Amino acid sequence: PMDQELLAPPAAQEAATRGFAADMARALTVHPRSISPKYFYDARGSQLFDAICELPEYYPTRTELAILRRHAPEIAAQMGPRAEIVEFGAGSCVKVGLLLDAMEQPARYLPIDISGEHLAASAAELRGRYPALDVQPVVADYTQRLLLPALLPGAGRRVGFFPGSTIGNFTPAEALHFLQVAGQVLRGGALLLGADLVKDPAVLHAAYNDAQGVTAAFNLNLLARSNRELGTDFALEQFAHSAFYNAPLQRIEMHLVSRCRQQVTLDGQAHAFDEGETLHTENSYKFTVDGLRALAERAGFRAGPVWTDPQRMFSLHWLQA
Ligand code: AVI
Repeated sequence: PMDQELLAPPAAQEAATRGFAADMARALTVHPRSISPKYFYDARGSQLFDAICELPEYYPTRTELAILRRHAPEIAAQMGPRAEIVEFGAGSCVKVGLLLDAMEQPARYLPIDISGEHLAASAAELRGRYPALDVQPVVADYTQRLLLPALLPGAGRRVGFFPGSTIGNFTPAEALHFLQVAGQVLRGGALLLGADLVKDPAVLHAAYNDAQGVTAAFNLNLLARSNRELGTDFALEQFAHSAFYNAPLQRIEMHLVSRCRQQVTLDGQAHAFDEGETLHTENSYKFTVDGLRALAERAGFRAGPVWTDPQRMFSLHWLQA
């Protein structure tokens, strides 16, 4: 996982493109077709995701921010003095900023992200805002295994931060595995985990079918990215965005639905799509508070306080490692 750091940027880029090519080839070959949602996040996809977070229908970001704002003092009290924050994924600096502002002498901030570029940008922003803070970016794929620097001498707890309900984009097996790996690197500390909650399906549906079509553009960008990077010939206007709540599985599913019979070529190989056939691009699992706590305990955590908003839309969990 640390290889990317050692490779020159063009070589790292090539390796990433090869991984995308292999996964797209597999996605086009298997039935039903599906691909990992991690491929949404090229530069354009990350921009579109930032736009999603501002949409009136997309409640998770603003609700989690409100919970963080309201309960930052209690959360900081759980952390204790001189804690260090390990953030899984270098998100926007706003959320971690709320924590840092409430903490008593934060010792260090370790953002972990697979994209060195994204990391460098958010590290620079945080160093600007907190000149006294030790910021140490780690380029790694935190869904694999993880090596972190040793705790600083005199530091307090190591606290993991995984906001945004990104855990919901993992399969249940991946979520359990992630929590086990996180538990190992946080042993003796804790994990602060954001999880979106099960709710009225109409509210969920609207959040992934916004009126402005930003989520549709985000979904379709996967095909545009594939055309740009892999030379496929997806006809974007021949695929429709589809997102719906699968209640028995407690998840939003996103698909790209073929509007007609057509074929797509990758590396000289043609792949046929029937009308209505889909490429499954994302799951976004929703949790109950008790379900999430049970999952965390299965991974070896001790579930602690939970903070939610008054409408119980979103939850923030303190999980002792
Ligand atoms: C990043 N992740 C938690 C988002 C979600 O809600 O599952 C990604 C997203 N997909 C469509 N809209 C937002």
